[in-house]
Amino acid sequence: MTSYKALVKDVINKADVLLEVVDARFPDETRNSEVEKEIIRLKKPFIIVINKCDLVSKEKLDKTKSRLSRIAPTVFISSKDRSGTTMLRHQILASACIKGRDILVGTLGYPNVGKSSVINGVTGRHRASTSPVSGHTKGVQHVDAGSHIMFMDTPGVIPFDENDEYVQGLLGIKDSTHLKDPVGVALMIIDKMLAENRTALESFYNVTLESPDSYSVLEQIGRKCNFLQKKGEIDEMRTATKIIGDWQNGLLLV
Ligand SMILES: Nc1nc2c(ncn2[C@@H]2O[C@H](COP(=O)(O)OP(=O)(O)O)[C@@H](O)[C@H]2O)c(=O)[nH]1
Ligand SMILES: [Mg+2]
Repeated sequence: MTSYKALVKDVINKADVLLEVVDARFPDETRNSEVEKEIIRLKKPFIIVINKCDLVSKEKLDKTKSRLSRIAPTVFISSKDRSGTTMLRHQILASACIKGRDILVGTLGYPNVGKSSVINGVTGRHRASTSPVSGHTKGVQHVDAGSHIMFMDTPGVIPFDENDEYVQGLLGIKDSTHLKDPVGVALMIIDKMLAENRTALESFYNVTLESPDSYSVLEQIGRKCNFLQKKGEIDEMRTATKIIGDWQNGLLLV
């Protein structure tokens, strides 16, 4: 198996312009400094593509945009709602500045951020295969988007620290059945929701939160869902599994 570093370098080398696809819910965590450094070293233009915009509030998007657009042109996309794709097509043409031949666009990013979905959004057809199961795209795939734009779709080649199960849970790279500590991941989701969109958390589970402590919140949600064990204690595993599922299925907005 070629190492991910070799694959990333090769794509950066060949591309006229790079897309760094990030998840709108974690714009900072899903940027990769090593990839950005290599792009800058080779003096290639790049565009930060913030995907899954349908999962965050307008306020959060505005803040993200003002921060990231200082680093590179930034485009917001919701592949799900098919918004932002025309803008991205224009930005690719503007950044690449190439006439008379196809523009080769390298698409990089962590697993599951929506690289293949973004490509399909721009081509307007289901050309790059997508999947909720990460690692679905194998090898580099070329996808012709018309008007002289040729995408290179890559598998989720940037691995996280193997130990970072929590990030893998948050990004939907692993579902709750593959996580060693679902309760820990659920508590992280709760913490993120409490910090960024407490109201959405309350209204989704139809609870009025009494405590700022994430474990108490998990208990409250478990009680509301009636996930109880024999002695009347909260079934924390079942509650955590539900919260992770709701988060990974895009039902909780931040
Ligand atoms: N809510 C939402 N989900 C998305 C969006 N884009 C992709 N997804 C979902 O994220 C998962 C991973 O998408 P995929 O394109 O295969 O990601 P890749 O691994 O980076 O190529 C799939 O379940 C998609 O349906 C989006 O804009 N909004
Ligand atoms: Mg893919």
